[in-house]
Amino acid sequence: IEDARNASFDYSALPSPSEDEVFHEFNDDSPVISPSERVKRMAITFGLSEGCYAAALGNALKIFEDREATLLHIESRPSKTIDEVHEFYIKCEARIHVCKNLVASLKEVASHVTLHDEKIKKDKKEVPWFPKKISELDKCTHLMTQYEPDLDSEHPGFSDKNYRERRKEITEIAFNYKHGQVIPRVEYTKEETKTWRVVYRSLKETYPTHACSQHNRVFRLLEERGLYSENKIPQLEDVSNFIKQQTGFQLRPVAGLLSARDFLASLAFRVFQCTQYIRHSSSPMHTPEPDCCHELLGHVPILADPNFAQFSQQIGLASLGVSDDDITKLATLYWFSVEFGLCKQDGEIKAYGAGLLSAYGELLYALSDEPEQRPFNPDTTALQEYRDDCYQPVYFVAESFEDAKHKLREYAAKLDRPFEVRYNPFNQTIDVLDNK
Ligand code: HBI
Ligand code: NLE
Ligand code: FE
Repeated sequence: IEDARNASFDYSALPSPSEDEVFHEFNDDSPVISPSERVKRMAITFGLSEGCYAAALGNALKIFEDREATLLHIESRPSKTIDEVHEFYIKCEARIHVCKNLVASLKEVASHVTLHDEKIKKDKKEVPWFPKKISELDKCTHLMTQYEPDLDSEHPGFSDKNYRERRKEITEIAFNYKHGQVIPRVEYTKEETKTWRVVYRSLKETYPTHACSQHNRVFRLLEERGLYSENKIPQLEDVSNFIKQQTGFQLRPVAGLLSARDFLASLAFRVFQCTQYIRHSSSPMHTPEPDCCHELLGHVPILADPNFAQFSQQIGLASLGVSDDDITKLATLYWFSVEFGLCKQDGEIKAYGAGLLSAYGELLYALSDEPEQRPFNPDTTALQEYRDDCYQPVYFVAESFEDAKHKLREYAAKLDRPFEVRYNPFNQTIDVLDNK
């Protein structure tokens, strides 16, 4: 019985509005369906004495049957509050003009009757699906279409048929990829390597003065290890193995811009989704969408820093199962930190955002006197509007990664979520703690 009392359904948690409230909407006259045909969905709890509830239940169900109500759901359990009473929870649909009478009749056979407002129940947010184990990232592959070279006439590759064909060839790898596989290598063409060289040279020259120390340290290391040079586009598999050794982050190939929810979810598992194709040769200094220059030169070096890796994973964990509205805010935070963040370092301001560290023009611009710079503060930064097709109008400056991490943790704790999540690194799963 104790088990039954703790049964899964928890209708007692629902607010019970007055009958007037529940029946209120019956008064409006819909011109489409005649009032006698309109149907109301109701959720009702009623109690019956345990002694003879088989017979009483028969009578109660007859009330529904006589009024031609359709039962959608029925559950029972011993009452939590009244001894020797069994409670029934029924969802049904009935024509509007019989609803009041149905409830009145139930009251004659039941020890108590409670109406639950279905609308209130519907307002109770359903938790969106999210991956609980790392292999489920195979399901987090929803692409956004805004910068497809096939679809966007503004795209630098729009009128270049060869470029579009080549993109298709490379993104095929991402479409077929499953977690745990080795990332297939791409044999880059001479022209692609030339684009890489142009981007690489101009940025490498600028990093010593403009990039944060963490980025500079790892960039040097990548060159020393022979993984990075201007003559060859690094392979995702090799680079993934490198950062795995540093912070446990790994790369997986992605075909383009992912939905923010999917993209952030992968960060929770320390997985970074990387594009493998390269930008069009006509715009080496800036592209609105991610490409391998952006991933390899912007993101990768800093993902090898332990504090930054933790910061990234925290945004990911914070995103699991939250509302669309909160996803938008977290995506905005990601945008103004991981993509376009600045930070203080030895009395100077440096860039750590990947969107800056992969775009020569904007990197110079962000650290010039021109744009506005404001302190990174999740509550306000999360509300800042932004565009992804031009330079940012404002950049946010973190005191340090350590500080940004603290602030983000406080922000995440305030998110509206009926559970907590914890990452289990031993089996790469998310533990969901229903203890809130
Ligand atoms: N998808 N492949 C890819 N790379 C990104 O950097 C990326 C994305 N999708 C969404 C996204 N970034 C932004 O919305 C972040 O703010 C989450
Ligand atoms: N604007 C960046 C670049 O040109 O490298 C890419 C930004 C991707 C979000
Ligand atoms: Fe990025």
